[in-house]
Amino acid sequence: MRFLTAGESHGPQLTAIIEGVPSQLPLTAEDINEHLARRQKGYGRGRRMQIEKDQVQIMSGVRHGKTTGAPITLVIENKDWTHWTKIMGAEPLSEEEEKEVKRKITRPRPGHADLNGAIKYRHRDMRNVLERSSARETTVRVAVGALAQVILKQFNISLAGHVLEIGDVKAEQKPFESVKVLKDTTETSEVRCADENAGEKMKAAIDEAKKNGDSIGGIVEVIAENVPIGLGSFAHYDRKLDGKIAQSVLSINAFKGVEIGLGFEAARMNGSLVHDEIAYDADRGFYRKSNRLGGFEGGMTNGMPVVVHGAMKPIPTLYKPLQSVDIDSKEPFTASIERSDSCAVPAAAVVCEAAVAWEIAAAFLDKFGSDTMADIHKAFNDYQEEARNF
Ligand code: EPS
Repeated sequence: MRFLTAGESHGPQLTAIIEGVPSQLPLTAEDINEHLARRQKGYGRGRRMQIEKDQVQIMSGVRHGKTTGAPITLVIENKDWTHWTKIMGAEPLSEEEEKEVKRKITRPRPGHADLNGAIKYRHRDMRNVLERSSARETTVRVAVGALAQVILKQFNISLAGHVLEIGDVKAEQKPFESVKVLKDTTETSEVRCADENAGEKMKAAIDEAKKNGDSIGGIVEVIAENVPIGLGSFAHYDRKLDGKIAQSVLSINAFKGVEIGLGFEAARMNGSLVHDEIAYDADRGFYRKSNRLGGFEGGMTNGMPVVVHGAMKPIPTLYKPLQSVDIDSKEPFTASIERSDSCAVPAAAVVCEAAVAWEIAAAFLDKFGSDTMADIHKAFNDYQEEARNF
């Protein structure tokens, strides 16, 4: 399974084409819209989120509620496009019109793709960079991840993305029970946090950053349960599923770090305290007594919940000006903006969930086949039976 996305932040739409989705999978727009709505919520978002009401249109590959095996096209309209038709239109502009559209961007914002992208693609108007590098693209990645979750749900695999830290406020973590229990608390929290007390402090930290014209980052966690043993492979570097997940998570806008299980903490501990002891139960088969390695050994899932952490830097679009240099005049200036989110960590938890879901679903189909659901169910059930009796 593979996908491509296209679309600019203020262009007419975002598009994804997903190839390799098995046939006979029940799929509706509602399955995807639910996740799009989750991404739009969260304390700390800016005014753009009041304009957008993200809804997917399924334009190909699904007929009468079921996938056909053909490529699936997902489209999400940008409602804000109506304000940008001249600035973002595909047709060439007359000289007159060009003068009228005086929104050429020559002032790179520190922390964004603006300057590097402009130099790389030789754009004197950095709108050509920032429109595509915008985190608006995460909308369509969530749509793709939602489709992945529909596949996984057929095999009882489910995921939850939630917030562990915002700024210097840390949630107190309880032992993981189930995705359902976790979601029951996190999905009703404005900061998508399981610890209500910490959640209030996180909101205060976001308010404080906003008051100061600043932004604030955080750490999210994604947990996937009921993942079978053996997704990914030890056999080659580019088949290691933890490696693929790390790439996918780090590719989310503003993400600067990723951990699996204990992650960096494992490096500070002795091996006897890090590795998960193996146990056996006739009903369950082999399992681990703990899950410090976050469900991975040797680049493969080990049947324990997959636990991924992602670190998001504070959004670089700041009301508090930072020093930069105009690419035309070469004069220094202090960057100023019209609107921004002060914190998008609660939304980023949903994006990270989508990224992890995609990688797990793709690895799942690699292992169990990808033509039609009935064949995949058969291969999966046979394998699970063998694994249990191993
Ligand atoms: C973004 C800047 C803001 C955010 C946007 C990501 O948009 P605008 O420039 O239109 O104010 O609102 O996020 C989204 C639109 C979204 O759907 O998450 C950026 O520069 O990355």
